[in-house]
Amino acid sequence: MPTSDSPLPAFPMSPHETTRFKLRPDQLVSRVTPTESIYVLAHFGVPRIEAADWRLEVAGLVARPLTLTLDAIKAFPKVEIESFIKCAGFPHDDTINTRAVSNAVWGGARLADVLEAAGVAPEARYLWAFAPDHGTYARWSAPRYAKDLPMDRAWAGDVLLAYEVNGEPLPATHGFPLRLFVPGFYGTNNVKWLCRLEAAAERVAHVFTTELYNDPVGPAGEGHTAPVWRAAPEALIVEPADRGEIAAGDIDVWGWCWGADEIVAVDVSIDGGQSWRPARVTPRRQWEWQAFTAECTLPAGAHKILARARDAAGRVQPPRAARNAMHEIDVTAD
Ligand SMILES: Nc1nc2c(c(=O)[nH]1)N[C@H]1C(S)=C(S)[C@@H](COP(=O)(O)O)O[C@H]1N2
Ligand SMILES: [Mo]
Repeated sequence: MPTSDSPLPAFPMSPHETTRFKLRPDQLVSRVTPTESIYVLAHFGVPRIEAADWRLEVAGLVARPLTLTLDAIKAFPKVEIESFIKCAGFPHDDTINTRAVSNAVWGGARLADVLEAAGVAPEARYLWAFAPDHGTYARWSAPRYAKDLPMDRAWAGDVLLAYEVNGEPLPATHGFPLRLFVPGFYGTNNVKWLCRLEAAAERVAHVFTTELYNDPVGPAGEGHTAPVWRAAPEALIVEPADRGEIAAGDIDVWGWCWGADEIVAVDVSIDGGQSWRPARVTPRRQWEWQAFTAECTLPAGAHKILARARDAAGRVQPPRAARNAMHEIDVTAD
């Protein structure tokens, strides 16, 4: 499998270690997550980049290789898209749901406009994306961050070269000066501190493309895997809070739901999954998470509350052992 050997510029990293931050589900009360509350995941740490020292290179199977300054990218028409972003969880373990998720307004140039300007060749099937962060994550080390995405997704008008979030320049932790934003794809694909795009006929070999972040699919034992690209359907309970004590009686169980395909139904259970009732679900306009609400009556005692989402393609959340395993909370009513 091919790799890109082109060097990337070096930037100082601070911190230079795996960096994570996330709110608890019951803290995610606003539809648009304030920028300082957006979850952070940086495998190797955070590169500190000055815009003046930075360029985006567009290379590979293109008629016109480009080197773009931030101002050159800002000269393309600006698009804003409200979208969820959900961390897939652990690169090597598809049985854990880490529930790191946010919803924000991402602003930037259309990736398709830049691909058009570069004249991407028809034989290009993947778009490689590279960033200069490097170092160690768990038991893996790499000299850079890399992802790839299928060219047909890259050409859609809703994939962004984002330089803003919630109307402000990206903070360093979220990818300043530029990140790829692929709505509907898991967080890992949204390459922060983007420095180089390369159009190619094959996937790029990297610990985070072809080694990790590939999940088993299809019949067990046949060894098929699929890249962690499209986000599976999911619902997150905001209220009531896990391990909370609440008054017995009528309550609204509510939260957020999202997926690569629109969520068409959410069911809520207050008896640990024995019985389910349908929640009301708001429709999706762009890629933002959708709200669900179910009116429930809680008798006094201990309750296990669950929510399960179903998307427009008919996929339903599994109860456990999945990147999108159902959210389950325990409350005591008195
Ligand atoms: N260059 C680079 N981009 C990256 C990462 C990274 O470690 N390096 N982490 C990815 C992962 S796993 C996730 S979930 C999202 C998190 O984006 P956020 O920190 O802005 O929420 O960024 C993705 N982009
Ligand atoms: Mo992630």
